[in-house]
Order: sequence, then structure tokens, then C-alpha cells
Amino acid sequence: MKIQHLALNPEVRAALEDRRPVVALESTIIAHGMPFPQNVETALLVEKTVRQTGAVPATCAILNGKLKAGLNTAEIELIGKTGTTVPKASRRDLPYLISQGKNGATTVASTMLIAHLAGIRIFATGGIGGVHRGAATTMDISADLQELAQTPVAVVSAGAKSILDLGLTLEYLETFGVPVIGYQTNDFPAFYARKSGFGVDYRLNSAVEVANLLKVKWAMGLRGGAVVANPIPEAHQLDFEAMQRVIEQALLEAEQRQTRGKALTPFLLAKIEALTGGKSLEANVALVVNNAKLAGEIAVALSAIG
Ligand code: PSU
Ligand code: MN
Repeated sequence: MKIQHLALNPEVRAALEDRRPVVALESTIIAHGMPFPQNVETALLVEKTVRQTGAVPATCAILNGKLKAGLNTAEIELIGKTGTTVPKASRRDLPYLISQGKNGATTVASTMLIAHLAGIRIFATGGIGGVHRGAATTMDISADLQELAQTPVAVVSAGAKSILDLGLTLEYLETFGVPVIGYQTNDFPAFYARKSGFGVDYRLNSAVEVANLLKVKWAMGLRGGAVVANPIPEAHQLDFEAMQRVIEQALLEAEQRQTRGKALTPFLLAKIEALTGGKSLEANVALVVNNAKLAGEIAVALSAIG
């Protein structure tokens, strides 16, 4: 069936037709999460890492009003070079960008949606969006969480940054029935750090076990996705206390400048990077690559069992 506004690149289309494993990747991390040229280098390295597991990478974006699953190198470079001038596109932004024939960098939420329309079940990113600190008054809760509640795609991430209220984020996921799986860990990771002080629902130790859980969930007809929380590799971990201070500083500046809404997350990401002198960028690259590898392994395991 042809889905309106969706365009698969030939490699992704062929893999899906043959029921071979495919891993979706997002583009907000390229346009808004990292500076050029490291963003493009990372996006290409992540694709290569997915390929090494035997899966096909499908970086997603909106280009000229089309939902794209699978970008070529020139398209990745376009998103990377245009950077923050490409609109950050979450679910609510899609009708506008598509009807206007514009470009957009897809978040976790909109990448999940594109993946699902294309028939891709596994997605790798850095960190998911969540419930922001102070959400009790701002109501700033990322659309990523609602997407996880309703769209059947598993997202492999290094947890979430403590720019968010991680406790409330986990509560929200519980309310909406989204399993949070710790990959070889009992702790919910905090992006730069392997531990956040919060636990996960379940620990699984292999990609095959994760694939089995997903198969059961979807075979039962349960709605929505899952969070696979994969801690940053030990060697790249940053000091938790030092990062907490940096994050507090970034949050304070956002408050002073009254940065809100969809601009808040990109502002905090850029601020943290500036405050750590690029150390956070190095950690970010390492954890995304690590997630791409695990996502590839899960996609391979899932396609082997159906
Ligand atoms: N958190 C990160 N890195 C990111 C993002 C979040 O550590 O790049 C991006 C992702 O694309 C995520 C989006 O889906 O920000 C969430 O934005 P918001 O909080 O506005 O929903
Ligand atoms: Mn928000």
C-alpha cells in the first residue's frame, strides 16, 4: 500500500519488502543537537554502525514536504549544514510542513511516526524527550512520551538528560503503559551518566530477549512502543555531579532568557555543550553510536523471529 506523503529510499524499501532488519534514526539530533560538521560525521558513523550489525539504516526527515525514511549522504549533509534553521518537527508540525512543501528535522516523536508508517519497528537515538522540570506549572511534556504511548516502535536511547525531571518522566511512561527496559542495567541512565538514581522496570541482558519482549507486546495487540535504555559506555561517562552543575546553569539561563516551548530543548543542549567545552559532544557521539549498535542487533533479532 502506498502511504500518502511518505517516500522511502530504494535501499530501505528493498529491505522492508524482503523483511530484512531496518533501524530508524532521527534528524533533530543532526540539525539541533550537535554542531556542524560533527553532526554530519556522527550521522554517517551511526549509519555505518547500523550496517555493521546487518541492519539497514533509515535516517528520517521531512524534505520538500515529504516524510522521508532513508536519506542519502547529500540529504544528511543538507540537514547538517542548514542546522538550526531547519524547523524542528514534532508530530504537531507535520501537517504544516507537508502542506507547505518545507523541510523539517524530525524529533523522536515524528521519527517514530515515520518509522511506523514505513513498517520500521526499531529506532536509535541519543536521548528521549520527557517531562521538563517545573512541568507542574509549565505543562512542558515532550510529545515523545505520547508517541511512545501510541506508536509501536521501540526506541533505543541512553535514557534522558537530567535537564528533565526523570522521576516524572518515568511516572508518565508508566501511566501510559510504556515498558522501560534496562539493557544490561537495573538503573535508568541519565545520558552522560550510567545511573540517574532511578531504576528501570525490567533488566534484559541480550538483544534477543529485548526482541522477544517486543514481539510479545505487539502480538498481544498492546498499543505503543518501548524504551530500551542503554547506558553510555563506561569509558565515555562524564562526572554526574559536574554535569548536574552544568545542567543547573543551563536551566538558569533558559529561565532568565524566558526560553520556552520547542526552543527549550535545543537551547539547553547547545548551552551544555558550550559549558563543557565540547566534552559533552564527545560523550554524545559515543552514546549514539553505542545505541545504533544495540538497535541494529535488536532489529536483526526481531526480524529472525518474525
Ligand atoms: N534530548 C537530547 N538530545 C536531543 C533531543 C532531546 O538529549 O537531540 C531532541 C530529540 O529530537 C527529542 C527532542 O525528540 O529533542 C525533544 O524535544 P521536546 O522536548 O521539545 O519535545
Ligand atoms: Mn516541550
